[in-house]
Amino acid sequence: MLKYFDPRQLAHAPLQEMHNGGWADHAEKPSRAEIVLGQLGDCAAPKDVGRAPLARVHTADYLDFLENAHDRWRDAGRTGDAVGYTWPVVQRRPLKLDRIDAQLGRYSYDAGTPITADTWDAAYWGAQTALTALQPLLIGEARTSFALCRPPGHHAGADYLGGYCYLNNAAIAARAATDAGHPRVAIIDVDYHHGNGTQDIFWDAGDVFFASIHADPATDYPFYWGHADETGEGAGRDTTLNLPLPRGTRLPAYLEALDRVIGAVAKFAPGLIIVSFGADTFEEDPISHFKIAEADYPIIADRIAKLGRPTLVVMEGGYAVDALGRNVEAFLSGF
Ligand code: OKP
Ligand code: ZN
Repeated sequence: MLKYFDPRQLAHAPLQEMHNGGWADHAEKPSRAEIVLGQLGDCAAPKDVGRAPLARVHTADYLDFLENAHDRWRDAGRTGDAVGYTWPVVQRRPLKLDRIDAQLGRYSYDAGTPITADTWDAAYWGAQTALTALQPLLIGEARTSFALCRPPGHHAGADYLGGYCYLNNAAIAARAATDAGHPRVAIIDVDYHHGNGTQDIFWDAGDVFFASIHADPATDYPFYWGHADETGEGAGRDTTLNLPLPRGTRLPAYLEALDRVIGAVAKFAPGLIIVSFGADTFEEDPISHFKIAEADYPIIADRIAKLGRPTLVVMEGGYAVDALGRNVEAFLSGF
């Protein structure tokens, strides 16, 4: 399996996140990538293909905001990480406000996703990592490829950050694949949390199928997305599939849902598959509540592999750091 990583992703190290009413150590640590690297061995470096493929998914004003937010935070006299504290109420009218605090609210939806001095660079090289990992699949030189992306991406929308995510690596790769001539691409999101950003980005797109198995948003983050009745609109009608599962879910129930996803994806007949892989379904994950074991990951991956399409695996979550390297290797071994 081809593997890609860029060490500039390690510089992003947010200190704290708002958790149950107080500030807690941030769960999305640089050591997550280091432990995976230690397990997988050498990964190839990405090329730099610039900002254009990012701008196919994210709005220009959001990219400008993300690139400059921390400088503007410092210009406002602040130290440490930039985090918003006020958000526009749903359906509040759009206002062009320049104040950094107003913009932090405008371009985010939670208080768990601080912007550090190194966030833009780390997220940028994460996106380049996904784009470079996609390339051999596009030219038929490989069947599977792994992008060790960090910070993760699937909660980031066209014009918002959240859920530890800033640039949507899987979505950027999916759009690059359709731009390269694939008429249909499927994203299978098997992170514990619903990939709300990816869903929003392709909500009304008919050429990218988004299927997700995740913790029921009635009980789990991100609450406002990922319910089973969300199926897409317009040209994207019925190209979104959400299968929420209860806390405590183990492999047998998980595989039932996965078989439904696989049936729907096979029917969509994509030329290429992108897997948003989070190892936070793991039984010992500190912030999640499924009961998937290390030995289950090859079984899950094998079913996806049996779809028989070129497949890009993009790293999303997974917070049991000590076990993360083994869990990623177990998943990849299923291909
Ligand atoms: C990112 B990914 C308060 C709870 C906020 C955010 C979870 C983001 C998960 N600390 N939790 O999907 O693994
Ligand atoms: Zn997650």
